[in-house]
Amino acid sequence: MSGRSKTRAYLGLGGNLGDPQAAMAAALRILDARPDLAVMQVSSLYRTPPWGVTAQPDFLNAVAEVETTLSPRQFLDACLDAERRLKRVRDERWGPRAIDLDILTFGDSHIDEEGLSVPHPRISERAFVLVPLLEIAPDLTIDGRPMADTLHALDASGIKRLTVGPDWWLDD
Ligand code: A4P
Ligand code: MG
Repeated sequence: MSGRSKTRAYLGLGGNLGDPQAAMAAALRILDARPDLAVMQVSSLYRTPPWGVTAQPDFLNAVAEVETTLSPRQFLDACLDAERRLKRVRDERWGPRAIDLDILTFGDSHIDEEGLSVPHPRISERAFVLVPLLEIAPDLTIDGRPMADTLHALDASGIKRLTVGPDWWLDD
């Protein structure tokens, strides 16, 4: 990576249709193959009860730490492009999906633009984000608030870590 300085960002991955593990793994490999982005750490995979629209299948969720020389908008475009390549069909808000990539944080940036809100506005309500995020970044704070404290206020009882190692997203 060269040019613009590197930023550490956290990416949330989820899906509950088809083979979400394969789609999430493919998304991480697509992103990691870029010269301007490197996947540094990936959490375990978690099976999580649906949040929002609850009458839908359980999700698989994970979080990845990346380093990138992209701007936040370019990173979003890279994520949307990866989703498109994995043929995601957009329909119901909070409804079933094969793959969903959410930029959770981007350095210390605060962005509130059309189509891009960072930190992701609903992190603090979502144990399915915070459990994998804290696995790889246990001391993470957002705006001075330890995310471990935020998670303590949430119900994480339905979230189950699957028995796959951190390399679940890599090719054999
Ligand atoms: N967008 C704005 N900010 C961001 C950001 N920080 N990262 C825009 C990514 N995208 C961002 O996204 C719509 C648009 O949001 C994008 O085109 C981008 O311009 P979307 O993913 O189609 O919208 P959505 O997913 O329907 O809505 P939302 O609020 O993003 O939902 P989430 O947060 O993606 O939640 N339950 C469990 N257990 N696990 C899940 O993973 N996911 C959802 C969807 C609901 N329930 C879930 C899970
Ligand atoms: Mg989303």
